[in-house]
Amino acid sequence: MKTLFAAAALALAVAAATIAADHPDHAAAPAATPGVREFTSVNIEYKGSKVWVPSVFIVKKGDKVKLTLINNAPSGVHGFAIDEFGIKVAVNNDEKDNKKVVEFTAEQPGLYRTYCHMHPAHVGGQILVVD
Ligand SMILES: [Cu+2]
Repeated sequence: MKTLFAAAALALAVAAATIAADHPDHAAAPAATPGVREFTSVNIEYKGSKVWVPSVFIVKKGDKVKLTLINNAPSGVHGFAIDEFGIKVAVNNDEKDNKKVVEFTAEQPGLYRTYCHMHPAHVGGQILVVD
């Protein structure tokens, strides 16, 4: 039993190291700073449906939110908007220009819609600000 447990633990450690090596973003993820929440969301497209992934963000009231938006959808420029926080950006999908960073302070608790203001048929998202 001990041997089985040790083997399982070793397999998990190897898998974690492999994942970190294959995904440098994960390995380099900064430690969470109190009051600052950083997310990266990527616009992808499948059979014509575009969605920012992840599309749900949970933060605490008063947090400073830094969202890095990367557009990998082949269909072109896409938007990201949150009306209540005054966010409205267009993100190109050019190989050398497919990233935008937005920052805001989540001042009021609530559930807010995120969406592409350029193509309303997108699958939308939400940001939940908890007290
Ligand atoms: Cu769009």
